[in-house]
Amino acid sequence: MTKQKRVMAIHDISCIGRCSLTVALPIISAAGFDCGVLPTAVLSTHTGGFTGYTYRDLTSDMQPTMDHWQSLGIKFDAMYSGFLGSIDQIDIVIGLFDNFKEQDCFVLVDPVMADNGKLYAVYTTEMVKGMARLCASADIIVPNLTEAAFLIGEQYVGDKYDESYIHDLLIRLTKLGPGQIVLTGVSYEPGQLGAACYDNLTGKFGYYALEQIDGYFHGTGDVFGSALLCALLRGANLEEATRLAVCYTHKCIILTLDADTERRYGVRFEKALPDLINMLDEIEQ
Ligand code: PXL
Repeated sequence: MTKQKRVMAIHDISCIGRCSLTVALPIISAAGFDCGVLPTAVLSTHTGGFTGYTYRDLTSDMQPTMDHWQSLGIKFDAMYSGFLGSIDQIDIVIGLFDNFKEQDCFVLVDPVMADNGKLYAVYTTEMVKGMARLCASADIIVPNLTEAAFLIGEQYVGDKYDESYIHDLLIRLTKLGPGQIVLTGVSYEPGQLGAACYDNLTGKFGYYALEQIDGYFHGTGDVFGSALLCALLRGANLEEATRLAVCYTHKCIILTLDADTERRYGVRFEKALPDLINMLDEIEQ
């Protein structure tokens, strides 16, 4: 009997506007994994493009939930965190990683907090320090260029950088603790956009980009992180997983453009799931 791998996805539930758990859960499940969830908050919509959203904080449920899992002896093959609402939540998630991390389990942290040079409305500089601590507990982190700059306390460079700046940034991010970094929103040539990666163990850098599609597409960080996680769980190396995540995210954006839907409702990741599954099936075990 083949064992089904189990993932723990720790994100909020934004009821409208596909992102966080409403993206991670279906993608990870469609890829064939048993996806458990630890919801951090319930919002009527996400915070990027809607006003007047409700916010139900679930911090006080998190520790008792984890204690129950521990009493049941539940184990995970991967743990994946995204948007977190407070320092307390960050500390609880660090505790979760400490308690549930075993030899064959990897921790993927998406330090969701900023984009385009700016922190998201609900994030403070205290939270930035907390995210850096959370990254120290991770095996792999997936920041965008803005988050990377905040994590290492540097000025955001916008699009004024070259490959050697990115390589230096990737190495500096490993100093926070994680051995593998995937930096999103990177471009080495005009008209192209993708991601760069670095594995501190092998010293190998990677980069994969596709044709850049102008505009901001909400939730693509969560689509990317979820696809990356699935590829790694299927046994892809970091470069292969980065390439697959870029391809899937790009496909989701193309389908969204075709449908001409309002951007704040997120991308049409559902329609591209068969492509994701085909790409995952091509990974050599
Ligand atoms: O996709 C990142 C994200 C997740 N959850 C909430 C958000 C955002 C980004 O804005 O607002 C609630």
